[in-house]
Amino acid sequence: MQRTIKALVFDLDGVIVDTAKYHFQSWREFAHNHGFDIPDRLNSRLKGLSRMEALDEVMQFASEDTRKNGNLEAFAKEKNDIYLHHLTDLSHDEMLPGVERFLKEARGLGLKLAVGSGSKNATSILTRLGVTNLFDAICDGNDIQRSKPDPQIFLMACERLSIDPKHAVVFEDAEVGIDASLNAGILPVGVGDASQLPHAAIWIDGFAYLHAAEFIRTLEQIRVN
Ligand code: B16
Ligand code: MG
Repeated sequence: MQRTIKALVFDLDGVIVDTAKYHFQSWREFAHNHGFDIPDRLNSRLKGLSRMEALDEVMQFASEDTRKNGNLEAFAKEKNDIYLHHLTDLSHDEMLPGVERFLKEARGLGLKLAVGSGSKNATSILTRLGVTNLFDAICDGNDIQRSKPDPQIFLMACERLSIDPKHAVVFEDAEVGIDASLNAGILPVGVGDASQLPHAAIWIDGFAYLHAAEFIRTLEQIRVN
């Protein structure tokens, strides 16, 4: 049976804008402030996690003393302050290549568009990029109790769009986000390397060479299980 696609839901960090690198840099600077380092391999593992979950992963590399005596809320705030500092000069230029054109093409086709991001900074980032108006709904880390891979954020996006999840597609750069999409019953498109996102239904390198009408036709051919 062929599917009909009526809505696209986009993750933010690493899909719309190149902020994933700033998250990792900020965690590393936070670690250095407390006398430890984090390995490069942690980068992909932190993607899509909530701030507190990511802190938990980072703290595995801290000294026992820091782990026992640190204040987790204060640590999370410290990392976020570093992250916000990295975002000071964030501009429209840091949107991933082709994504804005792709969004406009999709709107032109009559598709509904939403953001489903675990970040509590998502709304302010979108405002600064000047692209808030392209979306019919924005769901972020402030709206949810359970982070990806729980489906809550993507189900909420579909609800706000009044679209059945079976008519939606999620674009994600994190494996937990791909799993959240599957858990919501939504077709997941992996943005990035297939080996890092093995559960996605299909993969794209980015939006630079992707045209909405053609890609939607491709997605509609993917068999409904
Ligand atoms: P914040 P996404 C996620 O955003 C990031 O991938 C993840 O690395 C980050 O820990 C999380 O947001 C929380 O971000 O500290 O800004 O609330 O990829 O779901 O758009
Ligand atoms: Mg992401």
